[in-house]
Amino acid sequence: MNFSPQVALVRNLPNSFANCLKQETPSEAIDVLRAKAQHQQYSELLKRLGLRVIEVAADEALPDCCFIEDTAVVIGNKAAINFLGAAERRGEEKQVHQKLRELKIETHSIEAPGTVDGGDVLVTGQHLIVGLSARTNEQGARQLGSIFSDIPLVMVPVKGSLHLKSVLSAFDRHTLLFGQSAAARQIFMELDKICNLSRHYEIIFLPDDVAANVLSIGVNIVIQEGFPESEPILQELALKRNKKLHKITMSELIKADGALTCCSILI
Ligand code: CIR
Repeated sequence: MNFSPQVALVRNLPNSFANCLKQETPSEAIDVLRAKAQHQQYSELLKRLGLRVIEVAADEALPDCCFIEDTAVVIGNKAAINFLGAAERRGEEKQVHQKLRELKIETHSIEAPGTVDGGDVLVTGQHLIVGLSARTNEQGARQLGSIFSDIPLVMVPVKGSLHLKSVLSAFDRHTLLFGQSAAARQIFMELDKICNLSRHYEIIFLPDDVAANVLSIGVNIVIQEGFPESEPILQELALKRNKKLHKITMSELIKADGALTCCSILI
């Protein structure tokens, strides 16, 4: 992850968003208009935080296309263009690839049978942590490891959550946030075994998995509104680290298993 990004790629929601992939049918149907408004507020917040926001046009044939994070992993001036794990989502990467080329980013493609979703990739500054999930496989992770060979690759099984970052993220270079579900705890234990995680980072556990996915942009941390048990912990951490918290509501995107990081590629 780039902790001081200059540019954010975002992709607008199509009208077909209600047909996106979902782990479970939400108890209340997705309100596409509200989802669009929440996504718009997300883009506006990124602009206010000083990022140049580049919008990729929505594609009606790709209901999940707003979850742009999954399509590419960008570190510095290099990008991996992903071969997405869900067949329904393949093709989303094309427009993103084009935009990255225009930005003069060096691109490398993940090739089948390797699959990678960006939501399974956490770049901490010290490690390239790749979750092996229903979407990302070992071949994909190893290809990613050779594209970014200067960062130590750590692979970890992800069970019981869609993506690695559905339950964790980096607050800053030295601090990782984890949810407290069984899936999150299992990932923590595996990572701690593999790379001595708690020696490298301060680990903060939050009661809500969704709240453990934050956007870290320089001195700013963007968090999800509506998680009253997790929020005070994040507030205290922000105070300790001299960070400024910004709350945003993404309830309609959560219904589609989206988190905060999934709606942008930070460069
Ligand atoms: C999917 O199932 O692929 C989408 N509905 C959600 C993807 C969320 N992506 C992410 O958190 N990186």
